[in-house]
Amino acid sequence: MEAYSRELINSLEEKGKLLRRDCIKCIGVGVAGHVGGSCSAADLVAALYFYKMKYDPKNPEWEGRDYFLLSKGHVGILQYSALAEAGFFPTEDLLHCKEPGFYLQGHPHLGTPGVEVGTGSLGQGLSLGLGIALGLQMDHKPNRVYVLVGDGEQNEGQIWEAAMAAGAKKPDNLCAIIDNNGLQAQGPIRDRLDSAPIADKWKAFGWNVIEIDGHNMEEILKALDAAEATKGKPTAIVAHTIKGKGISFAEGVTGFHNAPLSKEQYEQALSELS
Ligand SMILES: Cc1ncc(C[n+]2csc(CCOP(=O)(O)OP(=O)(O)O)c2C)c(N)n1
Repeated sequence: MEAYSRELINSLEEKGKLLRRDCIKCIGVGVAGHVGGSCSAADLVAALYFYKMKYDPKNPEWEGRDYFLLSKGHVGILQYSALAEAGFFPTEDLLHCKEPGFYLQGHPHLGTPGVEVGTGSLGQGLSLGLGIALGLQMDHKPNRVYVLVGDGEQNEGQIWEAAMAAGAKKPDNLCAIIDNNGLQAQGPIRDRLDSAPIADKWKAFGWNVIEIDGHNMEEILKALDAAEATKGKPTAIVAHTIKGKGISFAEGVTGFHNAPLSKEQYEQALSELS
């Protein structure tokens, strides 16, 4: 018997596509936006917000909530899309993303409903997540903490400081998800500052490590459930993904890390994701 129903998997796959479409709408035409890293992580974020995490969109500070931290804060549009689709704020607001003075800016900041920490300066989210996880443990709370980290972001020293501290303190309510799309802002990570072998490094720091195809919904759900069932150490899910996933002209193309879309590209992207 399959662990997850086909209906559940299908509906979450649809959510992943919906989040990608929302991201494209956030970006619009002629203004640069993070197409690539949003689309690579969309299935992971869909599984978190629409399968795994506990939250109350009407009461974002509900004390029973799980925490999501977008350490790769440059894809704020992806978190906004998930929050809007989950009911934290109107989906129409996504169309005003990055307008001067509007509450949805390029990087998540405190004050936006559902955003736990400000991020955008790479490397910081895991330390923040570790602090929250340890605090929850000290208070004997069951809440879990999920931190989405980029693979290029592994170049930041602070990631390894947090990884080492978590390996030593062993908060099993902490789950890092590494979006291993192989590209950073200016090219393949292996040609810039190679972070491989990522899984072996996290294992060496004392984490429970699970490697998955980050676009296979069943594997994502299994990994998230296995992370929750793992006691005595934090879990790192190394998710192998494709930058720009779902948009043929952007898949695996460095140029769509942070790119403006022409009107034709905008329409093609929405149609391919429909
Ligand atoms: C401290 C810091 N240095 C540089 C940047 C600029 N920057 C934004 S995204 C990015 C590449 C990140 O690569 P990765 O983590 O692989 O992100 P993804 O490919 O998943 O979008 C860089 C260098 C930044 N935001 N913060």
